[in-house]
Amino acid sequence: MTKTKVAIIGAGPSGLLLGQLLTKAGIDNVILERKSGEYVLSRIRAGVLEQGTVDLIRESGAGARMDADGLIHTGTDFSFQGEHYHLDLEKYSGGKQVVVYGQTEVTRDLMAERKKAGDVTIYEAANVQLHDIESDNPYVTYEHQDENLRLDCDYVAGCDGFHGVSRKSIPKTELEEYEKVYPFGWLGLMSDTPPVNDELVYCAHERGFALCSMRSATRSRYYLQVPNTDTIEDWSEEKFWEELKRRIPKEMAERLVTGPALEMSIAPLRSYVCETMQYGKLFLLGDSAHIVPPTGAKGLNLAASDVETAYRLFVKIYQEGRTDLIPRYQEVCLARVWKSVRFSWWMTMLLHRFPSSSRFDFRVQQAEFDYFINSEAGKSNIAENYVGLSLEKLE
Ligand code: FAS
Ligand code: PHB
Repeated sequence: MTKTKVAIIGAGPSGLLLGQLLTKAGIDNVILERKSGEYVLSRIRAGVLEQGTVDLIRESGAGARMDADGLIHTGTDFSFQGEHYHLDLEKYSGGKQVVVYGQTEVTRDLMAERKKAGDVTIYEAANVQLHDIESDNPYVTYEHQDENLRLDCDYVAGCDGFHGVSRKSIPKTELEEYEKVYPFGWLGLMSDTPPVNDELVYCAHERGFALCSMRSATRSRYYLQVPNTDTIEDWSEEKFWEELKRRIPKEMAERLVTGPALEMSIAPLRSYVCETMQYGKLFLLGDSAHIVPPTGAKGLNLAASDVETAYRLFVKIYQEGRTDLIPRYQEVCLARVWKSVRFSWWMTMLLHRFPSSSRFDFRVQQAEFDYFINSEAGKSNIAENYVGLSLEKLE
C-alpha cells in the first residue's frame, strides 16, 4: 500500500474508531501501529462509555457486542468517609445514561470489524516518521519486516497517544501546551469476582481515594489512590484488598468478595492539553492531544469526541470539498476538551487526599462534597458532566 487518503497513526480506540467510520464513508485509510494487536489488547484501561461514544460505536457498525454485553447504568454512587450516596444520573442529566463496557472490548470489536472490511492495519510498524505535513503532499515512512516503506496520503490522523510521534512532529515553537501533574497515581486491580455494588462507587476517604468499578456481573475492577513513589512491588493482593476495605463504606467492606488479581498496575495521574490539535495536514486526536485523570471517566470518551469531529470533517472534505471547515476542527475539539479537563480535575480535587492538604482543607473538601451531593443544582452539575456534554457542530 503506497497511497491512501488518511494515514492513521496508532491502533488504539481513536485510530480504530476513526478508521472504521472513514471506511463506512468510503474514505480509504491505513493504520500504522507500532505494537502487535495482542499487545494493544493486553492494556487494561477505561470502563465507562458516554452516550455519545456509544452512539458513535453503533454508527461505526461495531456496536453489536457492546449492545449485547454492555451494562446500562442510570446512576453512580459516591461515599465520603464511609457515608454512602446514590446519584441518579438519568434524573439529573435529563434522561441520559452511561454504558459500562471495557475499552479492551471496544478495541477488540473495532479490530474484528476492520478485519472483516479487509482494511489495512500494519502492526509492528517501527520508526514511524511524518514528512511534509505542512505541504499538500504529506507522507509517512516506517519500517516493517526489515523493509523501509513509504505511505503517501492527503492527511495524517495522529491517534498515537501521549508518547506517540505525531505531536512531536509539530515544531515545539508551535505547540501551546498546558499540564498539571498530581502527586499520586491509581493502583488498579482486575478480578473475576462479583462487583461489590450494582453501580460504580467513587469513595473519598482520609486514607485516600478508592473506586469500585466493574466489567461485568462476574468481573470487578478496583482502584486505590497511591503515592507517586509507590511501585507495583509495594502492593500484594492481600494488602490491596485490606486497604480497599478501609476506604469503602462498612456495609460494602463486609460483603466485598475478594479473589486473585488478573492484573495489577499503577497509572500516574496528570492533566495535559496540547491546544495545537492541527498543523498543516496533521490532526491530533485522543491522548496524543490531551490526558485527563480517570476520575471523571473522560479519557476514552474525549478521544471518541475528537474522532467524531474528525470523521464529520473528512466526510465534508471528501464529499463536498469543504476544506474551509478545516480550521474548525481544533475550535470544536478544544471547546469540549477543556470542559472535560475541568470536570476531571474537579472530581480529582474533590475526592483525593493531597499530601500537602491540612485538616482545614479536608473539611472544605467535605463541605464541597456535602453541598454538591445534597443540592439539586449540585447533582445536576455532576450528572450533566459525567454522562457527557453535547458536542458543538462543525457548522
Ligand atoms: P492510546 O494510547 O490508547 O492508543 C495509542 C496507540 O498508538 C497505541 O496502540 C500505541 O501503541 C500506538 N503508538 C504510539 N506511538 C506510536 C508510533 N510512534 N507509531 C505507531 N503507533 C504508535 N480513560 C478512562 O476513561 N478511564 C480509565 O479508567 C482509564 N484508565 C487508563 C489507564 C492507563 C494506564 C492509561 C495510560 C490510560 C487510561 N485511560 C482511561 C485513558 C485511556 O483510556 C485513553 O483515553 C485512551 O486509551 C485514548 O485512546 P487513544 O487516543 O487511541 O490512545
Ligand atoms: C474503570 O472501570 O476502569 C473506570 C471507571 C470509571 C472511572 C475510571 C475507571 O472514572
